[in-house]
Amino acid sequence: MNSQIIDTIKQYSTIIIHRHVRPDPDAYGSQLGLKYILEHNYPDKRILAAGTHDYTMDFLDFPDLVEDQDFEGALVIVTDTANTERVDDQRYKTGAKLIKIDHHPNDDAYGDIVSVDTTASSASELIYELFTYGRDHEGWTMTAKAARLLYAGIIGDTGRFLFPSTTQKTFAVAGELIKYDFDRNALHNGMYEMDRKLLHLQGYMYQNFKMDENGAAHVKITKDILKEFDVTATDTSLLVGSLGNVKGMKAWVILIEEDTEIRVRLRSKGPIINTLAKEFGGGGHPLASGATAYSWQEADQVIARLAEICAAAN
Ligand SMILES: [Mn+2]
Repeated sequence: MNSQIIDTIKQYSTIIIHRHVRPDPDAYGSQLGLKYILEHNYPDKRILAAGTHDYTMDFLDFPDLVEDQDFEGALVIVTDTANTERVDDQRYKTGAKLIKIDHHPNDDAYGDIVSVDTTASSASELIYELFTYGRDHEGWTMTAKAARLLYAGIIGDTGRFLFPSTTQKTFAVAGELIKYDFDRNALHNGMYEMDRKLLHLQGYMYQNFKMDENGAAHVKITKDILKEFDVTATDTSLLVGSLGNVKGMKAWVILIEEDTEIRVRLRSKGPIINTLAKEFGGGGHPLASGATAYSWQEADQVIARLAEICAAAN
């Protein structure tokens, strides 16, 4: 698969790399890590990173401005994105050829070449594997800038190596990446330092979550609460994991009210919850997924279904 991807890359002079909306470090890491690897090893090619910048990624990097005409005859690569609706910048369809590189379940196998490995900790780990193939067969070399991005993606998607998706290979890849010269401490601070108002909201979540006897929990964050804490719905993504620290917790849902919808963020320490996300038009990983509800009644149905799932798992 990696040989097919590299053969294809060699055929195109413009390559545009996309990732998913609501980006996280692995989205940026895999997208921009790949961009810098390709730029470095094919200086004659034009490599562009598409998608809208999100300020939560300011510490990490920035995408490029991509014009409509850039897509003409271009190779498009989408990383870390399970389904087409979540591709940031829907012009991804307008390129000449499409490659998907991802580690989420391959329910939507879009693209002319589909490289999906659900055993990988992150898309960034897959980009590193692509790199090792390029290194061994094409003489590719890595840069510190690319290594920093891939490392950030791995750290982000494994929760600093805590999640079960972390394998021996993940540690080995991280071990290779830290050989390059980048400021790990500054990167970690960028990833994990939080605004005090966000920490105040985290305090609110710890004070107000409800958990049943089977370890199913939820907390509702209404628009009024967001206003009170001066936090946006997007900001709350950084707090989703925090309830996992609660003893006895099996799975939890955080419901964040926006203007026309309620964002549903599901996390689990065991019971499979992406099936639940799918019931409500969403998706994601077995233990970390998301969906959208359009009323508090619908949100309450998610809470009830989560309780059922945790009861069945007990
Ligand atoms: Mn990912």
